[in-house]
Amino acid sequence: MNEQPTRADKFSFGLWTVGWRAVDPFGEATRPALDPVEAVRRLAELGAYGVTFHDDDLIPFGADDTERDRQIRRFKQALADTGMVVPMATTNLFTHPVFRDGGLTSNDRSVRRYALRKVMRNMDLAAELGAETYVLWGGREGSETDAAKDVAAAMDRYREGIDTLAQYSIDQGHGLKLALEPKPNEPRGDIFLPTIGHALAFISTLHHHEMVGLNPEVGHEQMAGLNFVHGIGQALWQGKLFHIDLNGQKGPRYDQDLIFGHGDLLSAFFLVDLLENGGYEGPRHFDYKPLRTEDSDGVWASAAANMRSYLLLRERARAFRADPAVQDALAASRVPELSVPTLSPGETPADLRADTSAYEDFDPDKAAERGYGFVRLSQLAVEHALGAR
Ligand SMILES: [Mn+2]
Repeated sequence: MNEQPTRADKFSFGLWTVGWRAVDPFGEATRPALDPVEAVRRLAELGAYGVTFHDDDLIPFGADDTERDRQIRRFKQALADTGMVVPMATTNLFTHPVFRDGGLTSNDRSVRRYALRKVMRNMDLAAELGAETYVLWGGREGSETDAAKDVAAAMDRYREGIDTLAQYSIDQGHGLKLALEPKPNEPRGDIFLPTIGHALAFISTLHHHEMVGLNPEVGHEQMAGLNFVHGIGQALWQGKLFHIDLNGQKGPRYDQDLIFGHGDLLSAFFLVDLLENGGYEGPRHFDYKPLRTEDSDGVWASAAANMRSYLLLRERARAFRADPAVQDALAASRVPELSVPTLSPGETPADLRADTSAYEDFDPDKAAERGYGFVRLSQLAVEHALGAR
């Protein structure tokens, strides 16, 4: 495949991804700091259309107003020079020790008020830069011991925080939608809103539930042993896939943030198939970490690899959908039949109860005889993913 990434592909990267200096719990940095302006230029050259950031990625925590203005001015110039956009921004409520017990759900009320102000300040900048989505990842919202948290109170404060920020977006005319990012653990022992399902249920309780959706990350659901494609399928079905974090993960373990496709490749194939055909039109955003082993050449190779993995999988997914053998297998497996409502138009529960063909004359033993042919279908998918068809 010779296809190169273009702006139309809507690939975006966090400044914290290519800018990760590879500090881990056991080792110091293996790479020098990366200037955000350099990140914008290099990502644009590689074919990305957008860049995203936490407030502290762009403006060092504690910088005075003069330094803050200088950094913002340089960043805006880089965007103007390259044509790169900022589709999303987010807040760092996890690095500074003040957030050791979380931001929006810290037991300390003064920390919660400070956290809200920190988010609001960066929402102003996000709106100024044209962002449409504001992500909230509550990495420190949680606990290590169940003695430490009144969970119902924590949910009350989480809801209060998100509703306050939604109201702020409305009051300021920012037009920002909020997207919650679930994760089961790390850095906290247990994080609140650990999965797509928990977050969807939480959103339904919000005053401004219509402007709050999800930013699910591949690795985060897979850390919990869950099927990411099913999670995304449900988020799309509920109109809540506002943004997405693409990366790779090898099952339940620490958060690996591998290059997209370098974890569960078959799941990545079905994910791309779903994103391309399921009505998602937002950014294809990579939230990964270049391997700690790599120097700066390896960083840019890894950024390019994310986009190439996506394009290759998109090509493979298109070939899968276009293959007459696949269409035949889908029909044989009765996949399209699932879209036919179980009741007929206008049919009532009483009508169903009166339909003897549905029960009294139905032969379950006979219906049980026929297989579904999913092996053939699954193998066709594997062969397309491998480029064998
Ligand atoms: Mn991650």
